[in-house]
Amino acid sequence: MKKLSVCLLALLMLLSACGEDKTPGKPAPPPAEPYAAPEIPDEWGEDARRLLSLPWTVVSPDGIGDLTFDGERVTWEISSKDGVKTAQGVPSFSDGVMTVDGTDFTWKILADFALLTADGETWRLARTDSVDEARRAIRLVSGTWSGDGMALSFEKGTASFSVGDRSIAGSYTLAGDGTLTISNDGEENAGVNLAKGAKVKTTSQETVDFPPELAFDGNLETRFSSAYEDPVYVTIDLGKTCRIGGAILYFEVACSSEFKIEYLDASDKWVEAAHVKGNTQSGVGAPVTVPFKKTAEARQFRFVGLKRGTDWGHSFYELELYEILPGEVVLTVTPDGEAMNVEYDGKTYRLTREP
Ligand SMILES: [Ca+2]
Repeated sequence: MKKLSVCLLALLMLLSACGEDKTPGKPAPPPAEPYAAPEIPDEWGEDARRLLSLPWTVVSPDGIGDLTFDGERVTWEISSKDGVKTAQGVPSFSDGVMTVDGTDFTWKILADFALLTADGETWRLARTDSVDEARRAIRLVSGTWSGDGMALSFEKGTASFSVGDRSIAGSYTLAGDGTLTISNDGEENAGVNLAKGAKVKTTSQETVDFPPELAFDGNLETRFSSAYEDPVYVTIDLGKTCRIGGAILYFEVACSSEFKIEYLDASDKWVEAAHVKGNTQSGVGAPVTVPFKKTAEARQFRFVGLKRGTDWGHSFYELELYEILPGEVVLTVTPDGEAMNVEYDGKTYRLTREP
């Protein structure tokens, strides 16, 4: 173990030396500032612009190299313990993948650095004019950090975060000003509306123009509206048993001030999953998020409109059901020596990296 640490240290020292002084045989370093970005054909799209408008230097601890573009051809050269690999040619772009000389590259750009994956290996790249800043930024988004009751960890391009009873895991982005955004969008069933297209029926409808199906069509311009009465029931059949942890309602001005979401349990009894009172929120820009008391496992759910918020009926553009409600956490991260300061919800937490 000690031997390994010594080897790693030696490798790191060698790498930092290489940052300033290129080894012979490597391609010439990209020109010093100001860097004139080559023209990128429009048909390659925004993807190409993000990746190819800068020369990049590899700052992974396990290799050194460059990714450059001369206006026509991309050159990728990497030296690692497995030898030297090169790819050179006119790139093609498709679905977020750049293909050069038969090698497929996928990438993710975070602040002043990028993660580039090729042949199953992921390399960390920095803008050549900000290698030091990128090294610091990369250090922040790797490994496991904790302190002051907060935990933050990064693995294989995803992040997980928890503090108190708030937690989230998923993809992340890091902006140049230190804004770290973690979103659960990519997690299985997170942010997937399982009620879209469900079979629905209602006990009350304003006119034939506002059937309940219009609140389950995934379109925020079409809506359901009940007659001007309480209570109103809208029953939702998902077609199969699903795990549901919460709902999101997009009310029209004619919102519900009090409503419940219930589910039909195995003994055919309606059980309360959530009960909201005193709601005044309406409009597609102000959805009402309703976390359930606990995750319900059922095929049939229903909305129960108990009190109308206006003289009109209960009306909503969409009623969405989720196993995991879509979520996002926004933090500001700054390095502080070997530690990291994280601003969240008006407080600052000091985190240290776990060995
Ligand atoms: Ca709709």
